[in-house]
Amino acid sequence: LSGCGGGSDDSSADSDTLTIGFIQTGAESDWRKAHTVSVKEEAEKRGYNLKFADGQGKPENQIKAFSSFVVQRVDAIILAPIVETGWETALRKAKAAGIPVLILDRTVDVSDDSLFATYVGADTYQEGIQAAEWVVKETGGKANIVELQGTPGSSPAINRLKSFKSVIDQHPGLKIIDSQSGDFRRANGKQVMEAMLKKHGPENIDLVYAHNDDMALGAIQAIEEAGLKPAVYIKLISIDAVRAAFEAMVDGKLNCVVECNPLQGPLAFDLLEKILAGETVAKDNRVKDEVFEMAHAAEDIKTRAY
Ligand code: GZL
Repeated sequence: LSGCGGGSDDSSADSDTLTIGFIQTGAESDWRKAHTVSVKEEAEKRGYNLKFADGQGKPENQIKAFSSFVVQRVDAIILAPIVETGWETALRKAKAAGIPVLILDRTVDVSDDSLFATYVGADTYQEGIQAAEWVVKETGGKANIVELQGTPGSSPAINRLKSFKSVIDQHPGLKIIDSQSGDFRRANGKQVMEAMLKKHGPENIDLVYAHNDDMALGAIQAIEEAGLKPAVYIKLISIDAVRAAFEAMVDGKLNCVVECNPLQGPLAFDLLEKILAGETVAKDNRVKDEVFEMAHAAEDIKTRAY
C-alpha cells in the first residue's frame, strides 16, 4: 500500500505502510472475539500496520489509547466504543490532528457528526424489534418476560431495550416483569437469572429476552440448575447468533436467536480506504442480520462463519 499517511513510529512497518489504531471494547463475549478477528484478519490481508488497543471493558482505557494514537499520529483510528458518551473531546483532538476516525459496531453520542468520518455496524435497534416480533408470535401475546440487558450505556443495550419495549408495550398480555444488566457476559447472565428465579419464582417467568447469546447461555445454566427445562419450561430468545447459540438451539435449550453480524472488517476497510483517498462516504453503513429458530438450527449451523 503506498501512502502519504502521517507516518508512524512503528519501526516494524516500512515508511509507506499505513498505520491504523484499532481500539476494541475488550473480550467480553464470543461475538466480540469474532469481531476482533474480522478486523485483524482484514488489516493483515490488506497490508496495513494495525496497532491493537484492548479496552478491557473500561471506557477510561479506550480514551487513553485514543489519545496515544493521536500523539503517535497514526493514519486513521477505528473505534468500537464501550459506551456512547464521553467521546467529544477525544474526537476533537483527532479532527484537529487530521486523523480520520471510523466508528465501528457501537455508536457514539456526539453533538457534531463531523467529528467522525463514518460508522459501520449492525442495526441493533432493528434486532430488538425482530426479537419482540418473534415473542409476540411465539406466545400469542401473553407472557411474563425477564430481560437481561447488555452493558449499561452501550448503544446496543440502549437500542435493544427501547426497541423491544416499543413492540411489547402494544400487547397488554406481554409483561416485562424484570430487567437487569448482565454486562453481555455469560457469568453475569447466569447470576442475574439465578436472582430472578429466586425473586419471582420460576412459575412466574415464561420467557427470557437476553441482549446477547452469552448471557442467554448463562441463563440456560441457571434454569437447568434449578431443575427446569430451558426453552420448554422457560423460553429464551437472544441476539448475536454465535456458534455456541446454534449449538444450544440444536440441543433444544434455546428457542430463537437474532443475528448481529460481527464480520465487519471487510466493509470497514473498504470505507476506510475511500476516506484515506479523500473520498466522502455514507455516514452510516450497516451489515445484514437474520433471525434463526430452533427448528432449523441443525441445518443453519452448517452455514455459520463465526
Ligand atoms: C453489538 C455488540 C455487542 C454484542 C455482544 O453490536 O456491541 O457487544 O451483542 C458484544 O455480544 O459483547
